[in-house]
Amino acid sequence: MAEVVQCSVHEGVAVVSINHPPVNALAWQVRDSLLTALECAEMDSEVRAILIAGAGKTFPAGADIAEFDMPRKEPWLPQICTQIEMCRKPVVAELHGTVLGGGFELALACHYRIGLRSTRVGLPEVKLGLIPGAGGTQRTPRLVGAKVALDMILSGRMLPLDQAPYRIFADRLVVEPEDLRAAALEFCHEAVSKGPRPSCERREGFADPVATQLELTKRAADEADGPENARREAVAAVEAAFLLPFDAGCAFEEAAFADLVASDQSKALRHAFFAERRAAKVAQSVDPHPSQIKTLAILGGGMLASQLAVAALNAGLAVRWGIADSDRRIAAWTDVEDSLEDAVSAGDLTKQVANDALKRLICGTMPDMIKNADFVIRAAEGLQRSDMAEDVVCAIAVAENVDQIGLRFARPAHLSRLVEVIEGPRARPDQLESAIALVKRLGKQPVHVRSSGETIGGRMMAALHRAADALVDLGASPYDIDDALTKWGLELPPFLQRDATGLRIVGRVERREGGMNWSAVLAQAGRTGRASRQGFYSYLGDAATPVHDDKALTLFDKHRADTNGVKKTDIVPLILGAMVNEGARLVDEHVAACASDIDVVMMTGHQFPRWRGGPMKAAELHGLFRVARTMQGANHPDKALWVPHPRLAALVRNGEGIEALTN
Ligand code: T1G
Repeated sequence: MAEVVQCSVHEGVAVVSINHPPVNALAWQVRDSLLTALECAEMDSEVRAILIAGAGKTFPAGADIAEFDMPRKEPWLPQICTQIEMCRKPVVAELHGTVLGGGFELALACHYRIGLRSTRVGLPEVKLGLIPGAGGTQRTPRLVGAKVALDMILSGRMLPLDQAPYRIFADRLVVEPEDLRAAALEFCHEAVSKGPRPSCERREGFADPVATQLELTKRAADEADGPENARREAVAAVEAAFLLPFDAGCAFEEAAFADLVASDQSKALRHAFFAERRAAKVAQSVDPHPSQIKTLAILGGGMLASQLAVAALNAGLAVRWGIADSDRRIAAWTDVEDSLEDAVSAGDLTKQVANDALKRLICGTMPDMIKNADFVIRAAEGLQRSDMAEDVVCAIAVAENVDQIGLRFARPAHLSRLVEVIEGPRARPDQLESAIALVKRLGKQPVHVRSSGETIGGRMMAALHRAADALVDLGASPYDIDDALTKWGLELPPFLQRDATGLRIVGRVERREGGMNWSAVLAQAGRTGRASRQGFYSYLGDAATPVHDDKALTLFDKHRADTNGVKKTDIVPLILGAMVNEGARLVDEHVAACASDIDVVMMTGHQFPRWRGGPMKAAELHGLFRVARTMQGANHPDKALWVPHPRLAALVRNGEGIEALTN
């Protein structure tokens, strides 16, 4: 394997190049070799300046996230940053690509930075339930002040190095990639006369008085107050940058980082990071490769087709929209125009981007629109197969009989991230790969489902609702169930969700094994949901505020046998247990490839809190043995809910985590 850090000396400049594809993550072997290279360069009398660079597509994009689940191995990144900052010779960072997290902190520890104009920088640790752990919360405020530092750390966004206020992070920018190394070497020679410039001693960020900075951190603390611990810790660490000496601030940061990296929230978010990438993998040989898909033909004139057209235009594709009815074509064009205008009004798009997108849209007859398209999607029920070329994939509005490939978009299709890629019984492997590639090209999250129409999300949400109704059978109040799940982090708990959908519809489609279909019971009693101001809840005032309703509780008591009730503390484990059971069934039936795919579906398409990692990971973090014990205490006729599935029972028996639940 090539050296992960290569060092060569050019006219007195030691070029230390990190070569650890694909993103030069600062894994232990990189850190160890980097420290050795830096120590050697500092002692080498031939060397007057040091240049740190990244080979391939980017300067290091951060620490190696996978390492956080393993015992910590020295040298740790803060040590390397200190070695750089205290180096007696000037150290310059040569930036390109996506300089993120620990990579950005490594660059900040360097005395100078020269970058490609297209470079993006950022501190995305909060997305992993962490804070910058290598001096980022202390050096960044010193360079740009509290406001910008807090925005970077709390948003986790990637930011353009060539635009204010981020421009301050680079002492010089270079336009063309081929000029970067020469410019960096030249800059190094200039730096020899300037000497080292440790950022920990810099105070530009303190242009405003400390009191003003602290006022900003207090305001940020109020905004950061929520379920995610990392956000609170990040504000405290930035505050420390203004109140404590540099080393004490770094010690505060390191202690907070150590707590967060061991937290369930961070474990869940790190699980989400890898789970999404695992679900979205396509073979490099896939044809067409995502990068080759430039023109998409969409057939059908319905709402789904319209949302798909907007999603494709937003992803930068040209769209050839085939609609049979000529009147519908005109209306459809207006739908897209209105949708783009809404995005401009909401500040999601600039007017220019929206206009450019519209220029990439053509509407016409289906046969014409299929010509010259890289990919064709059938986005309407009922179109005859004779209209289509053989290898057309279908974007389906509802789970329907899929014999080749069906794309099930979480709704609305132009805004949601999730697309379940349904592999029907007659699908070819290349069609599946191409469909996943298309979904990635649309900037959405694909998850592979093997079925003739059902979806992972549909089955998991049905399990959640079946369990919720079964808990009411056992004596629990719907209000306690919704309350427990809301406190746990679910944005829209089951009974509020059903009131919003309408209980007549829900009552008709739900199936209950040996328990009550409570939606149907309420609908029959004239309580049909939020629209009628009465459902599981009553809805008061113009805002239709949901309130508990004793009349509904009386209805439940009328229809259920005496029960010994359900402990409130058992509600979440029992809901999770029923969902993990269904997840085990989905994997065992080969509908889902693995447990982490199920979590991706629930996080990206069904509003499960990302900092819980999805129902499967959440159950593991709660403790699968603990969940199984709680399940055994629930005696309900619907055995599929709480009798542990054999695959789940095996995980518990073997003391395994959900990563063992895979095909
Ligand atoms: N660690 C380990 N693997 C990583 C990784 C990382 N930081 N970043 C990417 N990968 C893997 C990824 O799993 C995938 O693997 C492959 O690289 C390509 O990724 C101490 C604590 C850089 C914008 O959060 O945002 O530093 O699936 O598909 O679309 O304070 O990767 O091929 O096997 O996403 O071109 C902070 C996370 C870490 C950056 C490139 N850094 N990465 O996007 O490729 S914590 C991050 C990204 C930290 C310090 C703290 C993106 C990207 P595989 P990809 P991409």
